[in-house]
Amino acid sequence: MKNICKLLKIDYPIIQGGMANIANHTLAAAVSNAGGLGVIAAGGNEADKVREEIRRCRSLTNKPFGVNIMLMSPHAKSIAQLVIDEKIAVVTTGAGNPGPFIANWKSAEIVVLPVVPSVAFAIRMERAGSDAVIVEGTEAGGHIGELTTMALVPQVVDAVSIPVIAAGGIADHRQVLAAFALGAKGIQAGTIFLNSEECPVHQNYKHLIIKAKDTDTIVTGHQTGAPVRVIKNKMARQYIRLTKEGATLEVLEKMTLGSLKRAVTEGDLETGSFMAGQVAGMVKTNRPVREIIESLFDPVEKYKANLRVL
Ligand code: TUI
Repeated sequence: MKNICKLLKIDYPIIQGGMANIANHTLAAAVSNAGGLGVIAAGGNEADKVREEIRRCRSLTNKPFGVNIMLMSPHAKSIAQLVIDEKIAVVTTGAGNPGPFIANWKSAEIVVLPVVPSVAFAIRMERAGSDAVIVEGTEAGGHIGELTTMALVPQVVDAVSIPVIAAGGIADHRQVLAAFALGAKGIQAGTIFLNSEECPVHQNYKHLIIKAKDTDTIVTGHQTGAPVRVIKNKMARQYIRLTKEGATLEVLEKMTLGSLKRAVTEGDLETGSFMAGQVAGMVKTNRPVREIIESLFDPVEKYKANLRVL
């Protein structure tokens, strides 16, 4: 089985999560320059905007980087073609089934890494020709599945022969080691990059993450079929109250429309959706991307010795 670092031509086996509205060229280039795989999130953007982000990223790094395609976006199809035209090295996908695009991406020699929330979907993605799968637990921020990283990663490892990359709930070297102990060959992380100096989110967003404790995230949107983990705030509490009162999907969708953008660009504490994973409570400082990545892997050798007492 091919090593993830060789497959992706990177130094550390870490992929930056494709955080919609957040992961732009600055963050992606910083992660790639630090030896991980930076990823530009297409989110709900049109192809022209994503093309501009790709070109800007190329002006900041000579290292490989990826593009994340959020499959619920109405622009997913045009972005699926854009990554071929732009000769992107790696595509990650989320929030849907990339099956119809995989053969074309493989013909263009793109490394294909779908996010999967279950064993059945991981098997489908292996059969469709994916190079590896990103197994994301419900600890993650944003749109999530139901199973935890701890329960799901080893079950997928046993079910597929392609490499597994663990995501959801990874913020320090102990969780990196745990992911590898479960059989993962690499990790994906998002929340820990929110407080990197290179991350473009509003200061209020960064401040909320620093202040967050373990129980400060909540899942909204079960009713709409797209559950989303966010930091608890007025918006999230109101949303939960409305769903309990039996609000219609239309009312709920209207409420969330543009709420992530309001959080990211305006830092709107009242009506913004501040997506973050359960590890938000572990993020205590604002640091450069390079420091964040090095701190995940450098102490791993030391901690490996601890495992021998088991
Ligand atoms: O996609 C994510 N995280 C996201 S996307 C996003 S933008 C958004 N905002 C509001 C509502 C919905 C999306 C914010 N965060 N993570 C990867 C992920 N993929 N999590 C879960 C899945 C997933 C779920 C079901 C992947 C495939 C799937 O099933 C496909 C099928 O056809 O069965």
